[in-house]
Amino acid sequence: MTRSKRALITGITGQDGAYLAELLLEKGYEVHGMVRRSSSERFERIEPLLDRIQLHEGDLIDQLSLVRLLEKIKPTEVYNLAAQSFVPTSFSQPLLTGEVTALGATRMLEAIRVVDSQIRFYQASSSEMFGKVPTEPQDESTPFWPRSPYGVAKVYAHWITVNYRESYDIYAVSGILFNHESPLRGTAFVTRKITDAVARIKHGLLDKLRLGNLDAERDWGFAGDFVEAMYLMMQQDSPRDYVIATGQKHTVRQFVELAFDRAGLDWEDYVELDPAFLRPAEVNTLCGDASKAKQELGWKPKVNFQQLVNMMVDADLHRVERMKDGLLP
Ligand code: NAP
Ligand code: G4F
Repeated sequence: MTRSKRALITGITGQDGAYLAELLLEKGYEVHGMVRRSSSERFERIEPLLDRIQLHEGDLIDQLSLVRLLEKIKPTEVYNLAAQSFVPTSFSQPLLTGEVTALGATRMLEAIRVVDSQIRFYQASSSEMFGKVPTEPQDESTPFWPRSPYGVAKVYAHWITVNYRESYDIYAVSGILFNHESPLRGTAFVTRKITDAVARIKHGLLDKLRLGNLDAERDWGFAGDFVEAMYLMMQQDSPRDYVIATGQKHTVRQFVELAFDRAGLDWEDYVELDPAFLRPAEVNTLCGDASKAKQELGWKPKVNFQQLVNMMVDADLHRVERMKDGLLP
């Protein structure tokens, strides 16, 4: 008899959490999400799903809250997406980043080991672990050289996932995901910062967009495509780690050009360089090789770079227009 599928998603209020919850509901899962206590609710991204998912209070910093959640929900799969995920904040709050992003994964793995070691575990690893890259493109055999406290914390979480798989025979996998974006991306990250600004400028609500390193290169994909890879990694006969990427890299400047162009604006009239957005150590370039995922999982991205930029600009133009018309707060 097959067990009915019950997923617990940490970080369900984030960009990936929202897309993954929607995908797992479509696949027939009972979906549970862990949310941390806040003085105001931050459920905008999962608003359309609220009547089909169950939310529970918990925090990656609090070990017992995780144990209790697993005992209560009895999930068959745990997707650990929660993290302090913003690189600049990891420089100003390195200890918090280590507690949540690194040790948080260990706490969840410990909870699984204690409560039910049959629970499958997905860890949200990151291309930031590659950092100062020795070769291009990066794949599963490329050595890590993280360049931020966030990257270092993700390397720890990655290896503790491998270690629990090898030590305790837990089905624990790590998806090394390159940058993935969407209209649900947080507005501090560069892509959404740009598309949000383009929309505000177009509607006369903003004059200038201040950015840091325009020469940085990233392999940007669509979050909706990338959460499918997470799901696929959890359905295999044996647990393995995979790089998930589009294989195409672009500069921040290229993203800027295309985004302003989509709204009929010339970026050079609006963009200013601001050293405040430069980092103590930069990851200059990232570009992934997802051949293993293609061969073993049958995964490949559906949305290309131009389509991603268009999707994000169009969504922000629509949102800001509704905001201006008083239809949105
Ligand atoms: P995100 O939008 O920043 O979401 C992060 C989530 O973590 C939010 O739900 C946040 O809750 C939650 N969280 C933060 N601290 C927590 C804590 N102490 N306890 C419980 N929950 C906590 O991130 P994302 O873009 O969806 O990314 C999902 C995961 O993939 C993250 O681990 C990220 O580091 C990793 N990743 C992302 C990318 C990418 O390009 N997006 C690439 C590689 C890896 P609040 O809503 O309460 O803040
Ligand atoms: O959009 P970003 O802040 O993303 P970053 O640092 O690549 O990290 C994201 O992707 C990782 C995967 O590789 C995730 F693990 C992580 O959680 C996060 O989702 O910055 C992208 C690039 C950087 O090189 C940055 O220096 O854009 C450059 N940039 C230039 N001006 C800027 C800005 N970044 C931000 N956030 N703001 C700027 O004004």
